[in-house]
Amino acid sequence: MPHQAVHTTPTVLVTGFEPFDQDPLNPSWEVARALDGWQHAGATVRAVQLACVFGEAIVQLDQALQQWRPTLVISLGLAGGRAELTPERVAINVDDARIPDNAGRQPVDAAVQAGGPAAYFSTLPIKAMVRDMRAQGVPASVSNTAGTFVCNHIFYALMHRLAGAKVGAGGAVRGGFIHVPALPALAALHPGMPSMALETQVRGLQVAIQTALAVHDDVRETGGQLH
Ligand code: PCA
Repeated sequence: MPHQAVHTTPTVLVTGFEPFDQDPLNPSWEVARALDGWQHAGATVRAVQLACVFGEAIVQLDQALQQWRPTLVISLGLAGGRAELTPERVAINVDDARIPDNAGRQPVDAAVQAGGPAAYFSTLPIKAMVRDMRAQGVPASVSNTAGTFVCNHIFYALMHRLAGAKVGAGGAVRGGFIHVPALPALAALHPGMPSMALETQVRGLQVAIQTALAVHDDVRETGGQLH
């Protein structure tokens, strides 16, 4: 038999973005890299950084999916202005950039995936994740929009790939997107911007990963939404 690389333990792929819009850091990458190597319930987290560039980020995501063959994928991005960790409910098939990306691209009303469905729902248990993060003292809410910039772009591309079962076995791989708040050091550059300490964000993500690994059918309850 030909030799094959065998990952002995399941992998949770966590992606974060490089800084954008002239910021010196991106909390989503700081959180992802703090989680790299963290193990829970026999699964190991691998962190991968994505460029904040339309198209290129998808190429990098594809490479990471190929390399790690994860059983669970959580992409992270910064939502400056939000004060909580916000699992996103839905990715839409729209690129509509308010500002240029890091390569100067600024698509307007373009499809992420030509001919793709209008939207995909996250396959993460978003409400159970919010419930559990709150129970552990981490502010969290479900968000109903990931925007139309590079975060929604990668979220849509991820869900399109997972739905097409191009990854893993027969659509068994679950995934989604969580927006994170600014870090205090970043908020200090943007007076008035809410922030959350790195330690709290990392703890929240650990809880979210734990819940995602344990809960396959989301809870149905009210009160989880972002106000
Ligand atoms: N946040 C941006 C793109 C990269 C990031 O971290 C967004 O919300 O689209």
